[in-house]
Amino acid sequence: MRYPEIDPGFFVRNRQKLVSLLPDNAAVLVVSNDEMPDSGDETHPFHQNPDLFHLTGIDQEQTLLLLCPNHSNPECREQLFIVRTNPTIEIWNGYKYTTEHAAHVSGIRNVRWRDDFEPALKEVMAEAGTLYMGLDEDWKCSFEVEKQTQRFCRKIRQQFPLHQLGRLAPVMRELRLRKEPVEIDLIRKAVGITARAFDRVLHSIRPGMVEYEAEAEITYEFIRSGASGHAFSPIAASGKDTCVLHYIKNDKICKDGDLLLLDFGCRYANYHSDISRTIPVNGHFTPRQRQVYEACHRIYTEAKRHYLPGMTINKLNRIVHKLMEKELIGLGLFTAEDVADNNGDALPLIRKYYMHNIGHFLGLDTHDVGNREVVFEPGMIVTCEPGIYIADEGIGVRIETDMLVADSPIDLGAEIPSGTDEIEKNINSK
Ligand SMILES: [Mn+2]
Repeated sequence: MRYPEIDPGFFVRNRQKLVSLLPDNAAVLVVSNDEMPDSGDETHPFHQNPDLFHLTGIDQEQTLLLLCPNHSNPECREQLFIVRTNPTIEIWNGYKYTTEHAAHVSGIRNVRWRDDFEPALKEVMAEAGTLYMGLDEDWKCSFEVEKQTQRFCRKIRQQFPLHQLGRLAPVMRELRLRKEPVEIDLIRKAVGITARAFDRVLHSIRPGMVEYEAEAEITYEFIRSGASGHAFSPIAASGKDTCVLHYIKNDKICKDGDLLLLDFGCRYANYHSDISRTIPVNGHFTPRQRQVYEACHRIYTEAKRHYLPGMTINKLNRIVHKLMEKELIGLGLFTAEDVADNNGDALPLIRKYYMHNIGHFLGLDTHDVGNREVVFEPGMIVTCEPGIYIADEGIGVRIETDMLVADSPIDLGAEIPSGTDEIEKNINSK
C-alpha cells in the first residue's frame, strides 16, 4: 500500500449516512470501475469508482457493494463481492484481497467472492423496492465508452423489469460534498506533496529546459511521496501556450523571458489536489509580466476571503467578475467607456481574457461532485483559480489553490509561494 490504512469507521459511517438518506425498502448496488484496455494485453492504470471507494475503501477492480438494509435475512443487508484470486493471478499479478482483509478494510462483515453475486442479487431483489445505482450525472461528460455501471443498469432492467431503479448520484453528492476530517487530512497530504513538487520545479527551472522536464520533476516527487500519480494530465505551458487553458503537450523549450504556467495535482489515497502557479523561466518577471501577475494575484487574494458558508460558485464568479473588470481596465485591456458602450455589461469584454469559472469542488475527483449553485458549508473543499490570459502578448497567468470552506476560510496550499517577490526569491535560492 502506498498510504497508511484509512480508519474503517469512516467507511462504516458513510454507509450508515447513505442508508439514512434512502427510503425503507431501498437496495443499493455500487459497481467498481472497469480496467480500461489500452492496447495489446495492457490496461490503463486502474482508478476506483469514487463512490465505491467512499463507501468501502476497497481499491481493487471487479468489486461490488450490495446493500439492502431492511432485508429479513441479516446476511443480505450489507454484502461486498470481490474477485476470487487463484494461483495464476497470484503468480502473474500478485496479491488480491482475501475476504478477511476486505472485511477489515471496509468494516463489512459479509464479504463474498464475486461468483456468488448472481444468487445474492436475486435474494435481495426479492425484497427490494427501488434499487439505487450511480451513473455519472455531470452534464459536461459525454463518453462513447460505456462504464460498468451502465452495463449493470441495462442488465438489471432486463432481468428485473418490474423493479424500479433509483438515482444514487444525488445521494452520493450529499455524502461526498462535505469532507470528514479524515478526508481533509488526506487532501492536505496531497497538497503537501504538490507543494514539494512545485519546489523541485522552482529549483530546476532555467532557460533551455523542456516543459516535460518540469513535468518530470513533478512526477518524480509525486511517486516518491506515495501518490499513485497525477490527478489529471499535468499542464506545463510556456510562452504563448500559457494562454491555452488545457495545454498538455508539454514538449516545447522554455525560453529566456517567457513565463511557465503549471497546473498540476496528485492523487493520494484516491484524494486529489489541484494547484496552479506561473513562474518566470529565467527567474525574473518582466515589468509587464509582473503587472499582469500582480493583478491576478490581487484577485486571488481577495477571492480566497469569500470561501465562506452560504457562498456558491456562481456568487463567487460574480464577485470575481467585478474584481476582474477593474484589473483588466488597469492593465489597459479595455476601458470603462468600452464597458459603458456595452450597456454597463463588462462580462463579454472580460471573457476574452478570463474564460473559466473561479473554481470547482475537489475530492475523490478533481472536478468533484457539486455544481455552481451548491451552497457552501464548512468542510467543503473548492478550488480558487483566477487567471488572466492575454494571447496577443503571449502572457497567461493562473494562480490556483484548494480552499477549505470555514468561517475563516483555510487555504490548504498556503505554504506554496504565490507572490511575485516570493517566487523570484525561491527560484534564485538554488
Ligand atoms: Mn482546478
